[in-house]
Amino acid sequence: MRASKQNRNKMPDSSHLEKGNEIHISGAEGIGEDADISKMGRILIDRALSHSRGTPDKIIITIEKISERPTSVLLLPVRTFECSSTQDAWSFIANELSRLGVSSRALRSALRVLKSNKTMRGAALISALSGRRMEPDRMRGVRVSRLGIDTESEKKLARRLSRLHINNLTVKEALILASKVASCHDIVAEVCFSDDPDYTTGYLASRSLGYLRTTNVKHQGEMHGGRVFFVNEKSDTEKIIAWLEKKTAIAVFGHE
Ligand code: WAQ
Ligand code: MG
Repeated sequence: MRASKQNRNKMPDSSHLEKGNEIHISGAEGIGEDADISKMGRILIDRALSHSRGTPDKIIITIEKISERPTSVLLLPVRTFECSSTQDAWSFIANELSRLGVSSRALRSALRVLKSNKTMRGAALISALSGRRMEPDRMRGVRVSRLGIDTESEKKLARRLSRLHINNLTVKEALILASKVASCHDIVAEVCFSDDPDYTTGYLASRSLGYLRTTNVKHQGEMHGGRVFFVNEKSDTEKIIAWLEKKTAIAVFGHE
């Protein structure tokens, strides 16, 4: 599902493009059984209509049959790092990223995306070394899709998250998405700031760090947010995008 509204304050550089005039409100994706299609559709419409970013004037729902066998991806372990200010949060994130080999150019490029009020619908692909944007459509970004969790793992996850008092849809969906993203070997790390004005916890994720929630990445009421995936310099961007957008992934717990 994706929901958007037209920008009434036209931007001079993009007013001739209807697409450039759209403000992203919300989006969501999932995998379900045939019998649940109507129910899932209703839930998505309700979500689109009751979002803290505003009321959409367009909601698009795409439903596709999945025929391929899903690939299992490991759920990342969850931790929370408490930060006392937005400056604190960014220096923590930047420090962890540089230890993973993300250059300061790439960090600057990421911050531009995460702090932009022109929120993208998808994620930016940023070269971890040069900081160059790699995705073909820089306004839309890359939308991670076709992802879910198996029933047993979902129950176990609910128990784990309940113990941490974070058993909610926002965390669950973000964790599943981050687990699919981290399973891609050419992606070094991900950073996410929610674009919801009332959600100030973001996260940093990678195979080695796990899913590292970071509090106070932005102030209450701020509308910016986004996602960035740092990719290896010489990776095949088309292949990465095909995995993220088109391949079916089901998150599972590994042997522990
Ligand atoms: N694929 C790629 N990018 C996406 C997707 C997707 N499926 N969904 C959202 N984005 C991008 C898009 O640019 C949004 O503006 C941005 O991410 C933020 O999306 O554990 O709510 O749905 O407590 O607002 C983090 C949870 C919440 C932290 C993330 O993101 C925690 C969240 P939102
Ligand atoms: Mg949002």
